[in-house]
Amino acid sequence: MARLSLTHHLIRCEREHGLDPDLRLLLEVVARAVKAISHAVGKGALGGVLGAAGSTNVQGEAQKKLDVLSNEILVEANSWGGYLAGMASEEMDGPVGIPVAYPRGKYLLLYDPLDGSSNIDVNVSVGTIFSVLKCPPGVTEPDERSFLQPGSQQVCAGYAVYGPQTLMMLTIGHGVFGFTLDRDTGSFLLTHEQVQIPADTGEFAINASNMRHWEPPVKRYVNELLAGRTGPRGRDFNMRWVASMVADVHRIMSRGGIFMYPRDARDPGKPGRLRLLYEGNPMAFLVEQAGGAATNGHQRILEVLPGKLHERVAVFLGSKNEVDLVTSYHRA
Ligand code: AFP
Repeated sequence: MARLSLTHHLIRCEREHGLDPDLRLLLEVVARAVKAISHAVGKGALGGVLGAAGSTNVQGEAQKKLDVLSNEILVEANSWGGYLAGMASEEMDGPVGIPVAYPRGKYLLLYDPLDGSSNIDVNVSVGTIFSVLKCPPGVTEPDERSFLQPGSQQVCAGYAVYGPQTLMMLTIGHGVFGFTLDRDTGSFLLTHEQVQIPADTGEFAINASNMRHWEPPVKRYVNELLAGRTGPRGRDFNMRWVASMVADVHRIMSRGGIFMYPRDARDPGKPGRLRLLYEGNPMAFLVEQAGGAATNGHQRILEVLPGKLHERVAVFLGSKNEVDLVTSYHRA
């Protein structure tokens, strides 16, 4: 039986879940932009897109050429469709308005255009992460404050992973669905329905080189995992760390696991490395929709009230029983 295309699935969502046609258009445009990014990423050195761009972003990080290109692709693709009131990107200091030539819509799009940039030049999977909020009523020129909504307000979230396959995972609040790019036809075809993350796991993901900087609850939890069957958990665990959040999260969506990027003592002023609005929130929405859990160690990520656009957050997400356990250690 032929697989459903992304378009057919979204039309089905319109009929069964009342998906707003403007949101369907947004998702189709983002999917087309993802194809363009996938094409550029796939060219690598042959496309002259590897290496540094020679600029830095608002995070003070050196930008890769593909960071800049991916951002440009998403800004251009989403400017003219009439469904957005504004956009915000990891790669841009403040919100980007809609050009006066085009009508405004009711949604706000937030994204990390190319997550995992440090992996681009070594041919390791990278990705795009995006989140959709409603623009506050009556706001036609959204400023930063319009974007500062808790993740529970998201109407849609997704990511694309540029790996052996180019694959998009999406949620509009009725479960998580995955679409694999058919390079022969250029269509995204439905390959994952109602994704479910196992509640238990034997696999954890953390950058263990930072262990000496972690807070005690994280040290306790990870040391118990490392103790294996001779320790309090009574079983061995495996570790993975891709250093592309999208790749690590996609593995967890596919077979379970726990992903952790805790705050650490290197910079006590920073609550973590990952950004709340366009990394933590969309991934938390997807993970919870797949039956997993996502906290900052103390509360659901989706309940965190943002104070600024590029705010960072500690992240513990994935298999519910493990996230609940490490979160409980923060209360001990
Ligand atoms: P880059 O986009 O700068 O490579 O950062 C990727 C990321 O935000 C996230 O995707 C990874 O999980 C995390 O950083 C890796 O951080 P470390 O390099 O400290 O392990």
